[in-house]
Amino acid sequence: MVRLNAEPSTVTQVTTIDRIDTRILDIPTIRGHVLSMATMRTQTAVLVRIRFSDGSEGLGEGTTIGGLSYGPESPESIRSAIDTYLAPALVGRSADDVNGAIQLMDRVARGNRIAKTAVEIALWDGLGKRLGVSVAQLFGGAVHARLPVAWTLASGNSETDIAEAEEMIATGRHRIFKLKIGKRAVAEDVAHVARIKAALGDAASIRVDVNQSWSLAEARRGLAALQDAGCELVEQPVAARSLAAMAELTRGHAIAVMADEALNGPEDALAVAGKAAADVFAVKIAQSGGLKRAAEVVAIGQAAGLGLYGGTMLETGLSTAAALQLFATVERLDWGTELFGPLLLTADILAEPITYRDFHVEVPRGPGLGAALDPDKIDFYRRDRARSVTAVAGE
Ligand code: MUC
Ligand code: MG
Repeated sequence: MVRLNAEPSTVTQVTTIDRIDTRILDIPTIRGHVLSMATMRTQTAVLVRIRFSDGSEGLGEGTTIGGLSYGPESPESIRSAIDTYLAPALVGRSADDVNGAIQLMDRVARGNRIAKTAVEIALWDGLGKRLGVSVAQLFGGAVHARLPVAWTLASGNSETDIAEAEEMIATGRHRIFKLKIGKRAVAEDVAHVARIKAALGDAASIRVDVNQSWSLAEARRGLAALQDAGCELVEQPVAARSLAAMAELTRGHAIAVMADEALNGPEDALAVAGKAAADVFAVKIAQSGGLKRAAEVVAIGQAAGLGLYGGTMLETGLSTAAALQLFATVERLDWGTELFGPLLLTADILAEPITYRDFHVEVPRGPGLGAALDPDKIDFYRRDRARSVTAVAGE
């Protein structure tokens, strides 16, 4: 006989969050990465390690770009938000209740999306490892084993960029290139893009990221000229808050307009989609506020019929693996991904680096994120041991 509502005969032990540790790593980049707001010579990662009561562990990472010049969080504020507010609220709670943790983090801290992302990733990693499944499986299962991956040309010099791109194409690493512009006059930037497109021809897809640098008037001129130069997409040409300007540019030009800094979570995604202020969403797990919120941004983009692109905050292999776990579950990423963060760094902190092959990045296999750290590298690059500068703002 089947008894409904039977009392359980054994008491199940709830696994809890025992301890949350953070560490800052400073890892030099392979060359200066010149963005409109900063030149990066080092990337700084905030690593999170969560220890659970059953002995399992989860790892997460949060990064920003250029100290405080890209967004409202810095590596130091990410670490401090976790150590001072998020960790004390979460310790002692159920390890498996990731949604409960996400909701609690939203109650104890406003904003601080990157800090929440780093913790949330560690919770998903721990849950996946305990269940013996990948994080992609926790999000319903991967529908891709690999994804197209772009590279950013940002040496600050056209000839260097062309040589770099030619080598990437020849070695089968990348054939989609994002050029960082917005630091120089519009005409100079357009000439730089046109030179690179002319040199690479149809072998490459050329896109640009202005990182909010243009006024609407500059963007009107810039988009028309970039389109003539054979550029396919313009990312965040004007200020993130200028949705009316973004909408005008989206309406007025055939070249695709992509929202990046304008997308800080699902509410922003709804606003951008509602105002038709982009053709494409650059979905970033860190900017969205975690994997779950990023999945919500994806859902809004899909429902609005927009194109999707897997963006990066230039994370190391660890959170690149987290992003891959999520993006592997997305039906269509029409514009591919730019999950090349580990390749911009002089050292890979994973015991087994992510595979880049045949113009694609492969989704790591194995439980959780499918990624383990190399302890020697962690020790070598930790800030309390090494000395470095995150970026030189405005350089
Ligand atoms: C951004 O704004 O998209 C992503 C790739 C890259 O080179 O910089 C970032 C930030
Ligand atoms: Mg961008």
